[in-house]
Amino acid sequence: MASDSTGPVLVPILGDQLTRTLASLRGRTKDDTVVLMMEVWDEATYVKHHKQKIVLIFSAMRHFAAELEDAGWTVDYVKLDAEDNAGSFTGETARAIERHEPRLVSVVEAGEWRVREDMEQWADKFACEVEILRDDRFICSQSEFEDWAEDRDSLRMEFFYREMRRKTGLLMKEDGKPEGGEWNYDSENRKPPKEGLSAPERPKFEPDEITQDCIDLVEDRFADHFGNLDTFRWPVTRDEAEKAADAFFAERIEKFGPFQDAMVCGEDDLFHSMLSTSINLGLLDPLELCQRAEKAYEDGNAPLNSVEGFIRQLIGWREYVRCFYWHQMPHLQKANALNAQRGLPEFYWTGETDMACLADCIRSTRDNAHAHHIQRLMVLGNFALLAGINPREVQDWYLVVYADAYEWVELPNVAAMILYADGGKLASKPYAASGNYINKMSNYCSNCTFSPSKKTGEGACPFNPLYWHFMDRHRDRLESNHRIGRIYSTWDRMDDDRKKEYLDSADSFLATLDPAGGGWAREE
Ligand code: FAD
Ligand code: DLZ
Ligand code: SF4
Repeated sequence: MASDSTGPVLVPILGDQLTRTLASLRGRTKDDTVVLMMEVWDEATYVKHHKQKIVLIFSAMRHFAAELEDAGWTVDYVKLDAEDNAGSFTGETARAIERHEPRLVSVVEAGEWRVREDMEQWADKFACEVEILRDDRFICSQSEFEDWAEDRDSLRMEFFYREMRRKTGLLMKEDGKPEGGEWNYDSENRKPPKEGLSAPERPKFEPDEITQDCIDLVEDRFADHFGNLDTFRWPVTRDEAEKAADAFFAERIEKFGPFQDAMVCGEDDLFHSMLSTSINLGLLDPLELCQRAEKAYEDGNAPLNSVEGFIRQLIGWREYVRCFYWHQMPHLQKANALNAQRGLPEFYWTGETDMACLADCIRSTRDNAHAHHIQRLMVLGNFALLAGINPREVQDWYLVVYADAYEWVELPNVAAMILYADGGKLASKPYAASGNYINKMSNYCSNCTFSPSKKTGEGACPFNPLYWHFMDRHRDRLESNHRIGRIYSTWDRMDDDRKKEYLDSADSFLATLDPAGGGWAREE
């Protein structure tokens, strides 16, 4: 709606838009702009986020606002406990419009469907002009993705990734061929952990006064949310995030590739970058990180499989899942191709299970609001897939518990990658695995009451019978899949008694699962 106001431009900046070069700030003058930042109840509670996630976002927002003010911007910062806080982005923007009488509200599109839907109503609701700008902090725009996806039967990440390599020129030779002759060195990134594998400790950032205020606020207002706060050590400013990145490039990138899929009990970070929280908040630029990784390779400081692996995660997976999310929404949220209906087991919250792999991943999740990729995929995710847990509960669990979780990145990973709920648009087959995989890639099994080599009955690793139970119950859908179909010849070679032992063993185990009960996941 047009307005006669000669007031300033109001620039709302959301909690995951903490980037100094954000499209809505570029080209604005400081004396003609009011930046609006809002801590709002709706965002803090649409799911009951891990306590560390709320502290991280509030503290990073408060630090970012202070930096903008130091640089001469006018910032209207609304704290959660501010009097009359309306509790929502729309309500707080409306109140700010009354205070500042802007001629224009200029905002960067929200990363999540839920918020973008609300934002699209602003032009009708507010008595001033509203512009919603594209978030150009991503390498691939949605329209580029839609062009790429059009007429394609398969939306595999690998082909998208090659386009992104060409677009950025990362690890590309002048003749248009990939560095080293291959696009993807994933096969060199599956080294099992050697005895005693450990990595240099990542930098930990002690809470300063601002963070401590946020910790006190969260302990007070969100006491019933999941997670441990004593261990909060995330970077909350761009400076701290850069220190974390420096340490990764100096000390861990060399082994990032080979041990990307390794898991070691109590070694929560291994050689992972631990940068996702900072990247997703907007404190670090993923393209700059990829360029640093490429330089590490060119300078002989990191091998190609590590550097290519890191770059693939960022310009491949991260870009791809974001576009996939917008391509598949809103139905991705409700997808349940395998008709999984079981409630999430209570132990996903308590960590109280005899399965050593799950217990360690849940402990790390509770203490750090983080678990690394292969733990999320092949332990926590694999269990949810095999046990047939309802996608809505699994989605909300992942959205709650990880400090880097926003729906645009969480949902494709959960619904499509781990649960195959989209029926195979993202993944060519379900990532289903028995205890053998976890035994090979970790040291968990040596401290477990179950045995990965025991297939059925008492003491057998539950992943073993659950694997066959899953394959058997989804035979109709999976048998024709060329990547998985041959599994059924192994199943068919077993005699009926053996098959029954597997299925009975899985059923007995599933009967012991104690569902967490309702109330914490969102309504369908
Ligand atoms: P590294 O191993 O160092 O990887 C480097 C970077 O690559 C990460 O920081 C991240 O930005 C990017 N990346 C890696 N894998 C993926 C991926 N599959 N999708 C998108 N980006 C990726 N990542 C999130 O940022 N938020 C989430 O909510 C999230 N949910 C996930 C849920 C499941 C079920 C799975 C399997 C993965 C999920 N991931 C998510 C991806 C990945 O697990 C995390 O990005 C990673 O563990 C973060 O730790 P890191 O920074 O040390 O990553
Ligand atoms: C996740 C989150 C939380 C917990 N709280 C806030 C908040 O109070 N204010 C804010 O601006 N952003 C918050 N966020 C991040 C938002 O959920 C995120 O920016 C949008 O949902 C992206 O669409
Ligand atoms: Fe996990 Fe099975 Fe190994 Fe135990 S035996 S740690 S349940 S894979």
